[in-house]
Amino acid sequence: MTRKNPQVEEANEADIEVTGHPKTWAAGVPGVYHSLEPAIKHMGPGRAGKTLLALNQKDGFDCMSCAWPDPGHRKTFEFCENGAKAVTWEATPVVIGSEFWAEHPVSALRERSEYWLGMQGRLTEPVHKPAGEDHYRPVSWEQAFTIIADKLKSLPSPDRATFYTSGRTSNEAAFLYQLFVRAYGTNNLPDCSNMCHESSGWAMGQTIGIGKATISYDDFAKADLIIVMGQNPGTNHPRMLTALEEAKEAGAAIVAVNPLPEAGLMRYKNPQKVKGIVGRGTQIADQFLQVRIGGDMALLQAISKRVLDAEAANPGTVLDHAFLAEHCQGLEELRAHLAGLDEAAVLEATGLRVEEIDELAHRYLKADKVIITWAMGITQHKKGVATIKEIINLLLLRGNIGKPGAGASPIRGHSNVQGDRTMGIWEQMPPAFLDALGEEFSFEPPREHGVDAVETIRQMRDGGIRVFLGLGGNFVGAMSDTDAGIAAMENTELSVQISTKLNRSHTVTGAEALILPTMGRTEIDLQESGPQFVSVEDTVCAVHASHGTVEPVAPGLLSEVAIVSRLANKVVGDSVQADWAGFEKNYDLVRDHISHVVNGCEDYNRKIRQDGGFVLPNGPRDSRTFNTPTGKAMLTVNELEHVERPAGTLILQSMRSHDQFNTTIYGNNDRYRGIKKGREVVFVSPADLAELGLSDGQHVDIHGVYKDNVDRVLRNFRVVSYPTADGCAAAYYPEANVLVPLESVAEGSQTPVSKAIIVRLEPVAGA
Ligand SMILES: Nc1nc2c(c(=O)[nH]1)N[C@H]1C(S)=C(S)[C@@H](COP(=O)(O)OP(=O)(O)OC[C@H]3O[C@@H](n4cnc5c(=O)[nH]c(N)nc54)[C@H](O)[C@@H]3O)O[C@H]1N2
Ligand SMILES: Nc1nc2c(c(=O)[nH]1)N[C@H]1C(S)=C(S)[C@@H](COP(=O)(O)OP(=O)(O)OC[C@H]3O[C@@H](n4cnc5c(=O)[nH]c(N)nc54)[C@H](O)[C@@H]3O)O[C@H]1N2
Ligand code: SF4
Ligand SMILES: [Mo]
Repeated sequence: MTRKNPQVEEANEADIEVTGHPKTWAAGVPGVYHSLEPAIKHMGPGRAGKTLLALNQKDGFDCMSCAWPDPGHRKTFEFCENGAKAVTWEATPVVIGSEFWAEHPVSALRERSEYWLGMQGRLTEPVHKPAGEDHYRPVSWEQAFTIIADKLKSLPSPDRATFYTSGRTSNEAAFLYQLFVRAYGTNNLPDCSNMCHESSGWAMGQTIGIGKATISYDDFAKADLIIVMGQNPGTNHPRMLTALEEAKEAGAAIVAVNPLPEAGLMRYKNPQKVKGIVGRGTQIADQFLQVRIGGDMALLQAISKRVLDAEAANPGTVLDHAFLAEHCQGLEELRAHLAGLDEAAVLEATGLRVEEIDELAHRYLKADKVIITWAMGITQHKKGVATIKEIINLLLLRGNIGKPGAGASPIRGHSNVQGDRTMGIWEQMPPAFLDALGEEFSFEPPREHGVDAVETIRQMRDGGIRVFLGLGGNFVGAMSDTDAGIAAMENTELSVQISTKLNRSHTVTGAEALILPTMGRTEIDLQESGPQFVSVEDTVCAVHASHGTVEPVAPGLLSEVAIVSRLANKVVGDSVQADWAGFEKNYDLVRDHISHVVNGCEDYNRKIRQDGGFVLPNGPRDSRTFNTPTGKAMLTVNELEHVERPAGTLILQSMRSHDQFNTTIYGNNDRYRGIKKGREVVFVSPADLAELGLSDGQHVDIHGVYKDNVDRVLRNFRVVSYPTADGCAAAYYPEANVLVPLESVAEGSQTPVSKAIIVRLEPVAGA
C-alpha cells in the first residue's frame, strides 16, 4: 500500500510567474477541482474517498486544518479546497523508510525547503540522533522513551525543560500531556497560541472574562452587520465564506477591513450552488476599508467616537443604556478619552478617507446586531491587545455581546488550538484549574507561571532550558527571529519532536535529538478496548468527536495518547494517581478525568457521544455574565499609537499563501494573488514602487530596520506590484520570520509582531 522515495523537485525561484493582478473571487468549481484532483493523485481513489467523504461528517473525523465550525446540517461534501489539501498531505501513503536516515545526513536535510521535507512522506518509526553525530538512526520505542526519561530525570530542576504544543493535538492527548508536564513539576507549556490568538485571550479575558468567541455558528445568519478585520477567510477559513454568503442572503451587510483586497472577501462562488458554478457568485463585502497596517486601533476608536457623538446629539437613543448600566463599567472614562481623539492622527494611522470612516460608523449605528470577527491581522501587532479591547468597547456600547446575531469572534487558527487551551495547555493556567487537577490526581501541581514561546527561545539560547519537547508543530520554523530560534534549539542538550511529517525543527536540533512518529486524525486508532475516537473544540466552543477512517500508514505508529501516556509512565510513574497504562487502552478513562477537572466538561463521555457533540458554557454569550474582577464587562481606555514608518521604509506583513498551512508548504503557488512557482516575492503598491524608484519584476534584498542594528535580511526577492495599502508591503510566512526580532512582541500577550515589520528594500546589484 505504501510508497517510498518520491521525486520532489525544489522550486527554482527564477521560474516565478506573476499574472499581474489578484483574483477578485474565491472558490467555486476550480476550488473543488483543485482539491479532488491532487487527493486522487496522491492517495488513490480508495483512500481519497474514505477520507474526503468522512471529512467533517458526524461519524467521521474533524478537519485538521482550521478551527472553523461545522454547520448543524451537513452536506455530502462538507469541506473546502484547503481542508482537502490538509487531508491529502496527512493521509498520503508515501512513507519515509529506514534507509532514508542513512542516505540523508541532518546537515543535508537542513538545506532542504519545508516543501521538500514535507513531501518525503509520513514518518513511520522513532529515530535518534546521538550527540556528535550527523545522522538519525532508527531506535525502538522503548529506547526512545528511556533516553527522554533519563535526560528529564537528570535535570537539576523541572523548569530546565520545556514542553511545546501545536494546535492539532486532540483534547485527550492535550489533557494527558499537561498532566504529565505538571506532574513532572513545571508549567513550561508554551504553545502555538502564544504566536497566534494570545492577544485575543488577553484582551477578552480582561474585558469580558473569557478568551473565546461569544457567538455560535447560527449567529452569522442572524446578524445585521458582520465586520471582518485582519482576516483572509478565502484561504484560511474557506467555509466561513458560506456562512457569510448565508448571512448576506438573510440581509446582513458585510464590511472587510484589510490592507489587501483578498479574493474571498470580494466575491465568492459557492461550489455547492448552481450559481456558484455558472454565475458570478456573491459579492461578499458591501464595504472594503483598505486600512494601513496597524491602523485598526485608530479606526475602531474613530467609530466608537462617532457612536458617542450620535448619542450626545440624540441622548438616550443610541447607546444600549440598560445593558451598559446593568453589565458594564468604564463608560464615562471612555467617553472622556475619545472626546479628545485626534482625527488627523486617525486619518494618518488608517490611510482612510473621512467618508469611509463615516460610512462604517453609519452602518454600525443602523445595525441592531453586529458581529466582529478577526484573526492575525489584528493579533500580531505591538498594539494587538489594545486593538482587541477597542473591538470590545465598540461592541459593548450598543449591547452587541450576549444577544442573538451579535458578538465578538476571534477566528482560531489550528483546528484544536482552542480545545488544547481548555484542557490546560497554557503556561499560566489559573489556580482553580490547578486545584482541580491536583485533587483529581492526588498531587501538588507547580504554581509558578511557566515560559511562553518567546521566553522559551530566550532561556534555551541563554542555557537555562536544556531539553525541548514538542507535541506537534514546527517551533523553529514558526517562531519569530529565525536565527535566534536556531541558536536556541542548537544550544539544548536534547530536542524531541512528536510529529507526523518532517519539518525544519527536525533538522535544527539539540546536541541529541529524537523524532517520534505519530498517527494523524484521519487514521483508525485501534486499541485494546476497540477503535478509539478523540475530541476537539472549534472556534465557537462546540466540542465534538473525531473518528479516523483509514488504516494507519505504518504498523508501528503510536497515537499521541499512547506516546504521552507511555512517556509519562516512565518519567513520573505513580507519583500521581493516574492509570497511565490504562489510558491508551481506552480513551474513555481520560475523558472521565476531564469530566472532573475541566469546567463545562462534566459528563464528558456521554455528552461527546451526543449527535454533533456539545457546546461549552460561555458566560457572556449565554447570560451576559462577565467573569472579571468587578463582575462587569469593562470598557477600557487605550492610548492611541500607530506604527511609525521612517522615510524610505515600508511596513511589511507576513502572511499565508493559498498553498500552505503555516510552515507546511503544499505547493509554490498562491492562486488568488496570481503568484505561481515560487514564494520569494514581496508585494508593494504601485505608488510606493514609484516613490522608492523600484519596478515590478525587480529583485531586492529586504532588510529589517530595528534599533538593535542586527542585519536581518531576506535576499533576492522579486518585487510584485500589487494593490496593497500605500506604505505597506507583504511577504510570506515563515520565510519572513528571519526579519522579526525576538523582542518585537505585542504588549501584554508577548505575541511576535509578525504583521508590522519595518523594512527597507534594496535593489540587488546587477539584477
Ligand atoms: N489554508 C490555511 N488555513 C489556515 C492556515 C494556513 O496557514 N493555511 N493557518 C491557520 C492558522 S494557525 C491561523 S492563526 C489562521 C490565520 O488566518 P489569517 O489571519 O487570515 O492569516 P494570515 O495569512 O496571517 O492573514 C492575515 C490577514 O490580515 C490582513 N492584515 C495584515 N495586517 C493587517 C492590519 O494591520 N490590519 C488589518 N485589518 N488587516 C491586516 C492580511 O492582509 C491578511 O488578509 O488560519 C488558519 N487556517
Ligand atoms: N511571521 C509569522 N510567523 C508566524 C505566523 C505569521 O502569521 N507570521 N503565524 C503564527 C501562528 S498563527 C501559528 S499558529 C504558528 C504555527 O506554529 P506550529 O503550530 O508550530 O506550526 P505548524 O506549521 O502548524 O506545524 C506543522 C507540523 O506539525 C506536525 N503535525 C501535523 N499534524 C500533526 C498531528 O496530528 N500530530 C502531531 N504530533 N504533529 C502533527 C507536522 O510534523 C508538521 O510539520 O506560527 C506562527 N508564526
Ligand atoms: S473551512 Fe477549515 S475546517 Fe472547514 S474544511 Fe475548510 S480548512 Fe477544514
Ligand atoms: Mo495560528
